[in-house]
Amino acid sequence: MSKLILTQFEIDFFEKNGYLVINNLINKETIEQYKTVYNDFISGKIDVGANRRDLKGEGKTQDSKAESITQIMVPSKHHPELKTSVYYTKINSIARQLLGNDLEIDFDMLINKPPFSNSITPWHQDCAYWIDMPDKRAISAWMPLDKATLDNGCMWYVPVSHKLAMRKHESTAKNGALVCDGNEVEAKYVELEPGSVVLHHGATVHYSRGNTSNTQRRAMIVNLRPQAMINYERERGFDHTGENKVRNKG
Ligand SMILES: O=C(O)CCC(=O)C(=O)O
Repeated sequence: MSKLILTQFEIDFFEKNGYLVINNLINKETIEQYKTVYNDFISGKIDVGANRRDLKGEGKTQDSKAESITQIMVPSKHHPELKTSVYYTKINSIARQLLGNDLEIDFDMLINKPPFSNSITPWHQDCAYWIDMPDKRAISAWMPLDKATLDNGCMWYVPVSHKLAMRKHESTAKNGALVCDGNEVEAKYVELEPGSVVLHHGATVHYSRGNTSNTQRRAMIVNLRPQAMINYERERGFDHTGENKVRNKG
């Protein structure tokens, strides 16, 4: 597997804007293999118990037809081969080039927006969901298995927001989602081919529209932070499974 070396332009772009696109990171054949595993999660063939949630609804659900935004937490716990797969290893190397050699994978998740589910992911900063940590370095990698477009819910980012004061978040009813101010005028959208990746800093304000198309919008997400901060979380009982943390988004 070839190691991807970032250019100085890419490193500077991420540092300045709080997000970065890397095109064609994972090849088509591997994407097809990921789709098979992903579909086994969505169909319930791989049972994840309480690690499956509808982010729009009221928690755990077994009925994929009723879900608006399906979230599977820590899929690599249920299918360990993912941990050593090419997406995870490449992302770990890229994250280290962006934020330091001590970055390790903290947790992973799958977020699927089914056809016509039309539920937005509200504006938020990931760090609003996490315990306060002395070292704030954190990266999330988001890779679609389907072409991500405006119509099916591609990601939107507010450039430079990771460098400003954290926005005030409020908890919406029922599902515990945290929401901050944000709008499309201040943001940039990122349409992606399957196998291309967008990375964002843990403090970057982001959101996605609902899926109004007739296809799924399957995304694989890997979150990384310094190993010392992963230890810090675990010592305090947080492992992002949703069972032992305040919020369930990740
Ligand atoms: O997949 C989505 O629509 C939202 C993902 C997200 O908010 C995240 O990865 O932090």
